[in-house]
Amino acid sequence: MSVDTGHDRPGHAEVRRLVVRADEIAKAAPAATDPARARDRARGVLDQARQRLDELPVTDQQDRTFVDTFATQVSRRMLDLDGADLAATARPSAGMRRAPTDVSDPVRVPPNQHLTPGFPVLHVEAPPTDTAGWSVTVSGRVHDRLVFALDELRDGGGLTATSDFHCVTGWSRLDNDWTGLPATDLLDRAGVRPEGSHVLAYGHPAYSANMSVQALRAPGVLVAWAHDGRPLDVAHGGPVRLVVPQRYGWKSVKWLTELRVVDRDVPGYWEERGYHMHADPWAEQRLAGD
Ligand SMILES: Nc1nc2c(c(=O)[nH]1)N[C@H]1C(S)=C(S)[C@@H](COP(=O)(O)O)O[C@H]1N2
Ligand SMILES: [Mo]
Repeated sequence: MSVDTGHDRPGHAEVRRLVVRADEIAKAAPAATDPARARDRARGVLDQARQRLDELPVTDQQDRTFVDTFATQVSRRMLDLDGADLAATARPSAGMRRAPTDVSDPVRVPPNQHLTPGFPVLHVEAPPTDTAGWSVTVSGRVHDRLVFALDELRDGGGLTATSDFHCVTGWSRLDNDWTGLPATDLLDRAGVRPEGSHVLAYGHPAYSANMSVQALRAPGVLVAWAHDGRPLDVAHGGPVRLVVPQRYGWKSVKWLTELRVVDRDVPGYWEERGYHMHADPWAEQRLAGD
């Protein structure tokens, strides 16, 4: 990052200083006695930078550009720190098949992703404690609002599709066998109205992610209840989750409750917090503006 102190406005230098400080701590973290704690300290410094950014007066385009640029810089560093934490815990859990990590084919791995043999668990808030009576609703701009009980979804056995999973924090797990119902089938059963262009997928407890109807109709996009031949762990989104292999993992909504068809692109949970609306891992669409 360029440190252009010549034209600095009040407060800008402070933000720059905090970001540089966070970088210094993060860079030293791997060699620290307690790397995770060092990364926490770096997060603390980035939080301060965020707070300063929120307080900065925005009077013209130059201010706006500064705030936007540094907000993105801070988010990106937070992502890197989260990725580093997860890399340390990305071992296969008991009974889980090791995913391949020695793939030399660069076409398999999006830029700046590393392969993990395990399946890190990642979510905000807590998993549901009671999943009895779970259902998935298809609603919004559809001809028939439908509520699918879990047994109705699983009726017929669904299909199994193999796909790779790419988390925006930097890990990828290859060759996941997901079993479920193609999301496109659910949309067809409800009947998408002509104006229905996008979908908000909702998950427990107040999570959501947006995508186009077209993205949800892509091959391999499943409403899935099994992974690698076993019922989906609650940690990984059981009893039922969305799987969207063509997007970063945050679009693969766990504990799926609803697919809501809407008539424009509405940001979901992470998209409201600065993540990319589209989230194509091959184009590295991690944060807004990428
Ligand atoms: N309901 C819900 N779904 C979610 C999330 C969440 O916080 N809540 N996190 C997302 C993110 S960021 C990722 S990378 C994947 C992680 O799935 P995993 O825990 O099975 O690895 O779930 C996605 N789905
Ligand atoms: Mo993620």
